[in-house]
Amino acid sequence: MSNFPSDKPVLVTCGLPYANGKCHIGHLRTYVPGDIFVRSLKKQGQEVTFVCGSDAHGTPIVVNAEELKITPTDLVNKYHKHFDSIFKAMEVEFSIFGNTDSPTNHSRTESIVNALIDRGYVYPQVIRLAYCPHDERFLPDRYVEGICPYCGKPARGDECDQGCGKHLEPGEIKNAKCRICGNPAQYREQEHFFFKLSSFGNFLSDYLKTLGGTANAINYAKIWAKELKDWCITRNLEWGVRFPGHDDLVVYVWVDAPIGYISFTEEWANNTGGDWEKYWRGDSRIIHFIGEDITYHHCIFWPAMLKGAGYTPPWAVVASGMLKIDDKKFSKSRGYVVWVDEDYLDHGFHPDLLRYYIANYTSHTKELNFSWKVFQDKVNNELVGALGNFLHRTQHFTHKNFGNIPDGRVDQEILDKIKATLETVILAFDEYEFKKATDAMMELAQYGNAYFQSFEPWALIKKDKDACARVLLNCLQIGKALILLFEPILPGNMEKAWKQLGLPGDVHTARFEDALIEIPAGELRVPEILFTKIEDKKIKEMEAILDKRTKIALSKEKKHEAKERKTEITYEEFQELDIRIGKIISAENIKGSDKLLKLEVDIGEKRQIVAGIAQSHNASELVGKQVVVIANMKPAKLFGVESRGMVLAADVEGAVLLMPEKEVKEGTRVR
Ligand code: B3M
Ligand code: ZN
Repeated sequence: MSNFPSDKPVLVTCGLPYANGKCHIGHLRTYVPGDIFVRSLKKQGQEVTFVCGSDAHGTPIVVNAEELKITPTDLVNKYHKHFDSIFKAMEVEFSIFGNTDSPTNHSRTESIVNALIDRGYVYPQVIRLAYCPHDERFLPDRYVEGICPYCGKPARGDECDQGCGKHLEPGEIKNAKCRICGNPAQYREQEHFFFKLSSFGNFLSDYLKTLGGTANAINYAKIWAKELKDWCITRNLEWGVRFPGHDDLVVYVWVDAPIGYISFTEEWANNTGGDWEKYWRGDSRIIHFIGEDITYHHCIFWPAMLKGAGYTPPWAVVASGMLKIDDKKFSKSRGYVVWVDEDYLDHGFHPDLLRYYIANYTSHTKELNFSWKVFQDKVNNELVGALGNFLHRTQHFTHKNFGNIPDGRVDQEILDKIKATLETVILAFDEYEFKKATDAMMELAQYGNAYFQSFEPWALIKKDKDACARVLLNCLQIGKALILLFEPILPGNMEKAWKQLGLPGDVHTARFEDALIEIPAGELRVPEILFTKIEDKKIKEMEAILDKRTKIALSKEKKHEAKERKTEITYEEFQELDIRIGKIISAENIKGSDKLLKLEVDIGEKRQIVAGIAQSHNASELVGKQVVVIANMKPAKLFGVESRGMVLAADVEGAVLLMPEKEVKEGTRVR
């Protein structure tokens, strides 16, 4: 028996993308299966609301906006639009795509936090927090970098993202440095507010026994539920949802982000005349699709928060495994990334192809590897070779020889085969086994191909036209079933196929069970080809793009490492430097450069030196000043001007020149 349709209101959500960067295939690993699942529910006659939206808050967005010199609002709006349009292009059809900075979310968050405060689940505590004396500010989350106290790997902010993956509470990070100025952080005491997660141990261990979804999420959650630490839920930031009664604090992003799920349901209800409370306050089925890395937030923190504030906790949490690119760990900084717009859609690839890859490459909970070669194989062998070929050859042959769908009854054997496939598919969807579901669909296409082949209709038509018509009718029935089954995976192409077959109504609202309704006799059109082979040349082009990106990233990384590396040198090596005191005799700007000055410096002999200090120093004020010069630099030409030596300065914004403590003779050696 399938779990659906259910009398209870069903709400499906997808983890909210941070509005802080472009959409890549890693994102789609959650959204595409979420959309496939929603479509499969509709095909079972289930009414379902599907919500998602941008996660607008958190320090990475503030840091990024500061770097780009724009407001967080502008940054968020830009990426909000980006994600919205990518989802539409990928045929991921949310009922609403909201934004956690909306007024609804501010007020819903405030109301939930107040409920938690009223019920005694929030308490103040003075804690030691990273503080930057140079920038005179506290350093919440991403503003601090240091070492993970659990595994010793470099960590940033609230997460050990390069090591053990643990959530880090404020003040936990070791060797904290300020991310803005790089100076070591100090620790200062300040009052913050904590959510009493530790008092939800019993609730959670019972709740997790009934929580549905995928084992990768629930099994971990069961272990974590045994040792719960209270969560600091306030941060020293401007950007975010104000913590009630404290103008200098906002709530931690992981408080208002999941509350977005509720707010978006509210906004959707306001737009459509629906009821949001039946989902969030009633007996409902809330199903969260998330990435595996945010299981803790969704299976521990979020249900406790909902329970504490008097809302309905999720019915199921479905966690997708992580993504690899060419068997390498997905990494934007290393270039192992495939952007959905510039690397996929902009090249004219149909969204259905990638949707199929994501659904069918491996089980939803396992690691998914994306490679262009495998993509090509799957498209060419499965979508073109099996499914497309079957739909096309049966329809084409029937059209050519009969002109229409033959009259008659479909064989029971064929209906039984379709029914068995249908059951397998629905059961697989129930278990969030998208690979199993699509494998069963593809198996039906193979069955169809074998069936067609075995009757040799091209020969049969000459011997027994009626028998041939029956075979073709059976094939067309299988075709109809395939179109309905594949609609959740390949919505664009199956819509086309449905129309080509002359079937009535809308394939998106038709039901799986319609696959058993016999196809009526009727006119048949010449079928268009749905899927075409991807040529080797195209794949080479795509691989070259990825290759170039990883190479550029690698060379950047090497440069960065070389810059960071400070190898020890001997006194002899140091002595190879000819460092001398010099006096600036003349200075002038270099035409065409706003950074460089041409200096004449007396270092016991006259030297022409080009220095990158024009933005911090006026040429005229420099004349007569003594500076420190490396005299044996290899001569270089800058803006066509020869430079023989280097003037030393402290490497800060607006260079600060090094000068001798008192005047010495020009040419004096420095040791
Ligand atoms: N914005 C993205 C992530 O950590 C984060 C999800 C929020 S879901 C409420 O994957
Ligand atoms: Zn760690």
